[in-house]
Amino acid sequence: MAFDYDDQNIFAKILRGEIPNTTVAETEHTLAFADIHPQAPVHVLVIPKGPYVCFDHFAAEASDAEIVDFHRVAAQICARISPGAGGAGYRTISNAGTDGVQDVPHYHMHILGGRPLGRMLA
Ligand code: IU
Repeated sequence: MAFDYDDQNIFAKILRGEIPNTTVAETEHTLAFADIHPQAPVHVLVIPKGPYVCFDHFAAEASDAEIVDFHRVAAQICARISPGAGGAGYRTISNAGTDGVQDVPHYHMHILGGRPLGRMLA
């Protein structure tokens, strides 16, 4: 597997503190922050702090600790609006590459909620 990580991407700059963000949660391995162009009342991006381009890169090369930490952080955010907590639910999305229309080449999970999101696949 060959991924070429661009350390000048916007999320790398956010992680280095060069660009501000609205942090929702932060741990040793993971940062969650508000999307600057929210598509729903809840629109949070969860990113690993390591240099991974997309989901399969992260899942293949990150440590178990990074992978567990990432998903625990994401789940804690989802849990706030989860059906399991009496909420109306949410959607998680991860875009990859050109067909996936990934704009920022640092792996991120979108968490969307706070309104009916409609069917994703028409
Ligand atoms: P995508 O999955 O790579 O297409 O999503 C990138 C997201 O990053 C998109 O929703 C943007 O609004 C968001 N974003 C951001 O939150 N802060 C930024 O400085 C930039 C993009 I550039």
